[in-house]
Amino acid sequence: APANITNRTGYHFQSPKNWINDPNGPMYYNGIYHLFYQYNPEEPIWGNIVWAHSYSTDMINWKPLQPAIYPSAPFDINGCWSGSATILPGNKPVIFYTGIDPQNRQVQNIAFPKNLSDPFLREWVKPHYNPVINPSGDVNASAFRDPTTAWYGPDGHWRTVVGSKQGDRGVAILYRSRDFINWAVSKNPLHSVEGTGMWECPDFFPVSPMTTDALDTSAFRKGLKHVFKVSLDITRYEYYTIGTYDFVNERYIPDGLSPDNHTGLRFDYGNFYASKTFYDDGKRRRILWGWSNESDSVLNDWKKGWAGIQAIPRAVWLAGDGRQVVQWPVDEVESLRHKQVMINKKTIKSGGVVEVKGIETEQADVEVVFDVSSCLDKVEKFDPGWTDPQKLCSLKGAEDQKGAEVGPFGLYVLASGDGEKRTAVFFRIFKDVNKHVILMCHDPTKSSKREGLYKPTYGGFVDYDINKSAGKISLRSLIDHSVVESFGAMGRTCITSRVYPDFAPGSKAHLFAFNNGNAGVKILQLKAWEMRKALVN
Ligand code: DQQ
Repeated sequence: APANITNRTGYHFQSPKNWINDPNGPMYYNGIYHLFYQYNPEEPIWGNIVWAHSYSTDMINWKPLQPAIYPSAPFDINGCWSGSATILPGNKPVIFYTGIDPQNRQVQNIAFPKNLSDPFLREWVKPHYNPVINPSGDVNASAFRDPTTAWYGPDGHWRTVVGSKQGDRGVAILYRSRDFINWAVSKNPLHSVEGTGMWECPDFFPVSPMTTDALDTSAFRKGLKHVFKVSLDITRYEYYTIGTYDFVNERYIPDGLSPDNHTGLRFDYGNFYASKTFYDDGKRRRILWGWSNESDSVLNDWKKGWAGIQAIPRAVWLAGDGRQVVQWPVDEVESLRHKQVMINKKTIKSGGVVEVKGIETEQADVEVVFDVSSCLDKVEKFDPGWTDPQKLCSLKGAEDQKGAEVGPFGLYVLASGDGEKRTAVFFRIFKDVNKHVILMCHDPTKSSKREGLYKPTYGGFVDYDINKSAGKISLRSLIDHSVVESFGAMGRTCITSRVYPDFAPGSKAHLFAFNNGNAGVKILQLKAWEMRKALVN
């Protein structure tokens, strides 16, 4: 098939072939990063799930190892589902994962490296006393999975939460253990929210309101905040809140700055699911990994022979205002930056485009700062009924000029030379009673003419005071054949999309800055780099 039919990524984590989903048990151990992931060794569709395993020294270039965990005992004979890694005292890693037993019940198991002196931790041993946690009492055995990295309390107990549901109520069931083997259920869940359905892949970690320095998952002291995230099976999106961990009452209490349900904050407003963080002791940062599924047709997944990638790992920390987290691709991805071009102080007039020339852009990294200071006084009015940014992005689109004053402006990525085919990454600015409202969107509706593609428009609001920054707002997009990951306002709002451009054979991807609003918008500076291929498995 011509290269543009496979759209295989060049520097995103993926498997040589077949299906991948959730990132599992990411960890940094003795100078090496480990990434495990849900993998079907046989087909490019979900099934036969094992934990595939790769290692890296920079989280960008990866070498594959043999699967670490695969069905072998009654407690996981029907599948080895998602889980996490914890580093125990004495520098001993342990994996916590969900096994599917002969009755198709979900149970929680542990596994240890067979040989701690193997730098790659290739073989893992599952003790015979597994499962260590059973779905007991009124726990729904088919909704009981994805144990988190455990944290150690000042009372000498380890704790973990397992995602579940009780009726329609999403629940994070809390367990406690002194020895990591015998686990007792806590009287109350760590957290639960009515009407949110099954909580997959919960994640719970401390953040500091004082610094951007990351904290180990077990960090515990006065004044810290915690982030609690779940992947909602009913919407297939993830939501998080920032709150307080009330250790005495064994509860997480969200701050209430944003709704604690399927309308709340998201790490990513696009195709990004089953994410998991870990503390990187090497560079003292917290890293977020998320899975980005294909939105190609299943038939085409079979033709390509592969499905699923992991997004570029992101450093994550609490924003200075404490209202949200901020994410930024790990610095190591910049080692792939190669040829660079730059555009300075160029105004894009209404309806205009500026092409970024001189580099190949199907594998690129672009950073741009727009300046809209000259038109902030004439923006269109915000309707307070517009509560759903994704809907607003579809409603308004990248083309809409009716009433559009400041924006839509942004980038056309993976575009054909005539700009007809493109994925639009853009902002649009509105005026609410006493503040500006910034909308950020991905519009892939014109990304490809191929049939059977799922091309949802994605959107999020950007909680960013554009007046404080004198009318400037930044945008970064990582472009890689069939994926676009965008970071608005230095990582305050992130959107990931999968797109499948179908250029004519031999023609290349183009990159443009565009402006479809009435007001002229200035590119203060745009830098774009061609990206080298990473060594990925
Ligand atoms: N994927 C795993 C489950 C998890 C789901 C199975 C989330 O453990 O709940 O492959 O994508």
